[in-house]
Amino acid sequence: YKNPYYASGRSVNVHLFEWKWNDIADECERFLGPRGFGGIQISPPNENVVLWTYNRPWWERYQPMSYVLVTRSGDERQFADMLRRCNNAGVRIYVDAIINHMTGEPPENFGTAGNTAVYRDWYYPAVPYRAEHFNWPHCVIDGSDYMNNAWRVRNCELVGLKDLNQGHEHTRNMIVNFMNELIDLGVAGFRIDAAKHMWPHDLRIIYDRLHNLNTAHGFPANARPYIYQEVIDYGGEAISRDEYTPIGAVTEFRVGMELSNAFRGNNQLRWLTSWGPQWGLLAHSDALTFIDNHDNERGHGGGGGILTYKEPRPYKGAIAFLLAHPYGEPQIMSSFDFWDSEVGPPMDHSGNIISPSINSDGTCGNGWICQHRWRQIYGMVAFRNAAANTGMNDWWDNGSNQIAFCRGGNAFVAFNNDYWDLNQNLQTCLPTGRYCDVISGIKVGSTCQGKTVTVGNDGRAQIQVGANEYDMMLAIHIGPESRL
Ligand code: ARE
Repeated sequence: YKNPYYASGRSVNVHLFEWKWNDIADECERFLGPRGFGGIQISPPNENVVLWTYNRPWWERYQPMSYVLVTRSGDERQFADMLRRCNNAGVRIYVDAIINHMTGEPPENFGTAGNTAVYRDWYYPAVPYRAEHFNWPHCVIDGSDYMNNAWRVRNCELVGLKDLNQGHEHTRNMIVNFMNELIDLGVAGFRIDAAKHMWPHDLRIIYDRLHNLNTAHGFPANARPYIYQEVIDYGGEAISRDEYTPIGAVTEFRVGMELSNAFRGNNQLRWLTSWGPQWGLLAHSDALTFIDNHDNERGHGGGGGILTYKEPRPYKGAIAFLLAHPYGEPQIMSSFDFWDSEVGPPMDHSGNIISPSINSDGTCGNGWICQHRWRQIYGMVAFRNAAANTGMNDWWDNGSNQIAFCRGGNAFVAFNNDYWDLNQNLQTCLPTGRYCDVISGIKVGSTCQGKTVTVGNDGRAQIQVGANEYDMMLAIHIGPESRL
């Protein structure tokens, strides 16, 4: 369950938060496939309650009404078409699976596929679930439970969301059938929402009943779905991330916390020489790593101080480090613009999501941020692909906030988060030649629009990153995007 089964030569998962299936299919063919992205995390594909009361917030999708594949992102036909087109483009799809709970007791009672429920009776006819399929006695998690009561965190309701009992055979069957339908349609794996709130032994039973990935979509025989479980663990709680690593990968929230802290200038970059498990992080193969996610970029889900698109310079620095370093399986966020933590994606008066437009410079419009289309970010995706499975070597630092390292003999990166310029002769580990820095500009034809770096016979080059430059890093590699 810990192999994302990316197509060969690819890496990096991008969360296309609230995108429509048709738009994702287009994005796979016109951008993500050609740029070497490995996969996409999509928003929940199953029916959710419609909440006009709150002007259709993004979080209505975390309140399932049924497992019917109809949402604001599209219907089952569009979903299947996206899978076919993205898998053909070499880009895998991972589903955000909401299997801990159903709805709360919202003021409205219509789902995106038209189904209803009887909330007070825990009755969801379109699944079907009845009261006996939920945890009893009824209780709601208190803030203090996270610290001292693992049982209540798993058996009581998360923010009042009706809490399914994954120990019940019928409940498990409904969940397994839902996930297997998605696997058969071609998905490569799942983010398990609120995994902390389910018992690991129940989850293991569910995972073990999942089908192998669909070979008709290009997966190898006997491939198990990639599973990354959302367990927020900054330390000190009753439930630990380590309870979940025996059954799948886990979201490593400490990565975003530590790198946000460092790239904000609150911890010197030189300490990153030991980045990885020595920082108290999960083992490499257990960790799904990221800077921000859809919760903490807007102050949901605890843990503040995370860098987001709203602070682009340090944010791009942190993401560049995340993608340059071999540790973990990285994911990047692709957001819509927001000014309020509850507001949903760009939509028209009927609640239909408005598609991103693509500007002439390749960035997005219509309220979509599309971090994955930022040059500094997609440039680092190509860097990571060129680095492939090499390790980190030839670390250099100035004893402060200027650092540099190689990835085998394939790639080289330098960062300058000091208030003075970086201007050093450094070992790049690259073959002699000229390289285009993928951060300051792109290569067009055979010319570099950014900085050019000349590597000598000894692998060394003069590296310059001024303190006042637009970006704090420089990255070169042996791939065609950088080699001149
Ligand atoms: C909404 C309303 C609530 C209302 C509820 C039910 O906001 O006021 O009570 O509906 O009617 C998202 C939103 C929620 C939203 C929910 C359902 O964030 O605001 O509730 O959708 O619409 C914990 C969990 C973690 C969870 C975070 C948010 O452990 O799993 O809380 N994250 C996932 C998703 C969210 C989603 C859900 C789960 C629910 O990523 O987007 O909620 O499907 C410490 C602990 C953490 C804890 C954190 C916050 O850090 O360590 O474990 O996270 O505090 O309590």
